[in-house]
Amino acid sequence: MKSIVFATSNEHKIYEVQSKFDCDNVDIKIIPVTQPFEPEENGTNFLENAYIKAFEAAKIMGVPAFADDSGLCVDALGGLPGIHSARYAPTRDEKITKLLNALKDFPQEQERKAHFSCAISLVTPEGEELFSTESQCNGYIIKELHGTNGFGYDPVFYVKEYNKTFAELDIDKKNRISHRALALNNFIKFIKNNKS
Ligand code: ITT
Repeated sequence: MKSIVFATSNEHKIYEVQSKFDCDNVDIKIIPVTQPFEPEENGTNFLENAYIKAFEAAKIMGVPAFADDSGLCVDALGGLPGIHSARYAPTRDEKITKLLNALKDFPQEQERKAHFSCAISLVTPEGEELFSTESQCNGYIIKELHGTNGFGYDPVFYVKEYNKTFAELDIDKKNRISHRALALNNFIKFIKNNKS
């Protein structure tokens, strides 16, 4: 089985991406970065940050690496937390509390529209970007937490397709419609067309 370096410290992302590869018959095992890995994510958008992480990991590992930079963009908050989603507050619970407080003056469903974005970048140790893509998944932010699956903002991100939050979906369902799944569909096409 082939392998590919995934530039992330987020175990939930590793689980979702490996599940997606397995489910789509992509015969590739994900390898984490094997050394301390804290790239400075100082890009101005998801694609730039994905490139920064992937390049850093590729330099450390000496082979091409891919990264996922993702986040939640809420219309009523001008797109925040956006690229700051991971740093919006210290813990998962504090992030969600801060988000719900920020939306307290926006009670109606149509005022609480949001989307998740996911950018994927595959970069060589020399810094050449071999592939990049970005995808979104639309939903809205509900007022209470529902579900225990997934991670991050999943318990308050509600999707119409299933009338459920991401945290109420099992991995197979999230991996059909999520921002990460849609970006991975593009990445998987690239991998299948460039088998060597
Ligand atoms: P790496 O940079 O090491 O990959 P990270 O968690 O810091 O891990 P990001 O910088 O891309 O990743 O930040 C993404 C944040 O956006 C993540 O920590 C969550 O808070 C949120 N997020 C992204 N995708 C999500 C998803 O599918 N469900 C819930 N929250 C998500």
